[in-house]
Amino acid sequence: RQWVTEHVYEDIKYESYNGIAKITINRPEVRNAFRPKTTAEMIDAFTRARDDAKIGAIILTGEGEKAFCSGGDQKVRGNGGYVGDDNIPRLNVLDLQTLIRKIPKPVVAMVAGYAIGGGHVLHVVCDLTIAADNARFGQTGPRVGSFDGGYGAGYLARIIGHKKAREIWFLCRQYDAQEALDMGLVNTVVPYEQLEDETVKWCEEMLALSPMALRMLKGAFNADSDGLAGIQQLAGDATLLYYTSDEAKEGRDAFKEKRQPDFGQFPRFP
Ligand code: 2NE
Repeated sequence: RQWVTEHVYEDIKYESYNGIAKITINRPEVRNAFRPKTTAEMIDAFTRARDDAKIGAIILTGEGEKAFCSGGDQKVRGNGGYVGDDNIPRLNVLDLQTLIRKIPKPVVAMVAGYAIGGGHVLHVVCDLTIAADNARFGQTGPRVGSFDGGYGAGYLARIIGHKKAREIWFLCRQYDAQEALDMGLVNTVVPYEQLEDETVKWCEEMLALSPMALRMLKGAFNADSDGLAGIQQLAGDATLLYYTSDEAKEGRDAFKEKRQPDFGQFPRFP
């Protein structure tokens, strides 16, 4: 499989293959922990994948077999957030989480090794998770002086239930791939050697389906847990579809032609 480099970054890789984008956190020396630059680059790459009409599915992964992502880089954690060259403490991974939820294309976490802390939350917010048999999952917040009470806790509880989600956060244990599968935290587990093949296969199956149907379904699944922001996304999709209709175009054209619109020609569906 020949992945093509789409854009060159410092902390991540952004490649594509046959309609699939692959975004790889490339800091294996720190188990793919993210600093503000890593997160900013991921936001940029996800935005490019979102805007690219050729891309129908996005894979998020980590370089190497040891880790998907180990969360925020504790060595650059300052007073109020993670600090980069601009000296501003940031929690910009929260913006990345929201973006992954909003992007109207399926996002698949491809997890080998550790998905820990804020790295665990990143796979949680992806639409699907394909895990290698060496994957290990867990939260560490209460041990290292942090927590993610947003998607990291509330949405996790919606996926696996409150008892298990509270256990994960309150005890800070690690769970292997089979345990993650048993609790509905991942979609499937495969041998590490088959991880990318299996993930690409799932993406290719989705690429053969209606992009608009998948878009509407993602928006609908999210609307339940995203409140008014989720309804806004779904309503925006309705506006998008409405804009493609002759009825909406009549309103636009009438304005431009300085005449009264003739909406009587359009059906009122029951
Ligand atoms: C990930 C884990 C379990 C891996 O263990 P192991 O034994 O395989 O590797 P080791 O030796 O711990 O780590 C290898 C190197 O990576 C660095 C380590 O410090 C070490 O480098 P040296 O010290 O030898 O030079 N490394 C690993 N994780 C790092 C990290 N997150 N930041 C900086 N360097 C890291 C084990 O390493 C582990 O438990 N890591 C810490 C996981 C963690 O607590 N993450 C932060 C959670 S808080 C968070 O992510 C967050 C949030 O809660 C809310 C908002 C935003 C972020």
